[in-house]
Amino acid sequence: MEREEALKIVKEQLTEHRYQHTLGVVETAIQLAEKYGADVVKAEMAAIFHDYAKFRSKEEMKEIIKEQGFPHDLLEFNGELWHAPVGAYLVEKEAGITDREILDAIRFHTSGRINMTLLDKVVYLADYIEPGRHFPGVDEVREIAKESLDKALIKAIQNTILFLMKKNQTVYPDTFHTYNDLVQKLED
Ligand code: DGI
Ligand code: FE
Ligand code: FE
Repeated sequence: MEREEALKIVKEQLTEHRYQHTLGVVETAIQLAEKYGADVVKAEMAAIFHDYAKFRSKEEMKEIIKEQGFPHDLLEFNGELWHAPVGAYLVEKEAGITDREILDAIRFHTSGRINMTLLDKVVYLADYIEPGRHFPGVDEVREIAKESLDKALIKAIQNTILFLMKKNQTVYPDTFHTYNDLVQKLED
């Protein structure tokens, strides 16, 4: 699928604000893919579609998670996590994207996973540092991203965990698993 067609499909699913965020993620994902040697075309496609399901109702997302046998523990945690696996499912079903690597990068763009691929990392980090993001600590992660994809990712996940904990929110176990996995591999 061409970039323009993909953007048109996604635009219809999103608010203008979320579409502008998506364009920022696309631009950043391309830059990171070029810098760190990921597949630029797949990075672009995954970035375009990463928040495809962001505005689906909680009811629809819940149903899909149950029916498709996605990890049911997701339902016990923050609903913000759901649009990632549901997005991967709907992007395949509705937009006809079949590439596993692209679908996985979408699936794991919020929680991460153990053994993240280069493409997963590029999309995760691009989502965090795209130019439209303005939360505390994002500039530090942008700086680290110039030197190390893994170190930037670790800092981004640390910030997210701390942010959730400060608000007395739960943290999905896969977020911790992703963090631990990246730190352990960095030490090797
Ligand atoms: O969809 P975006 O806003 O672009 O970004 P995202 O897909 O990374 O969603 C992040 C949101 O999910 C953020 O507001 C924090 C929230 N969230 C809730 N619980 C968790 C979580 N994020 C992670 N990584 N882990 C959690 O356990
Ligand atoms: Fe998202
Ligand atoms: Fe996003």
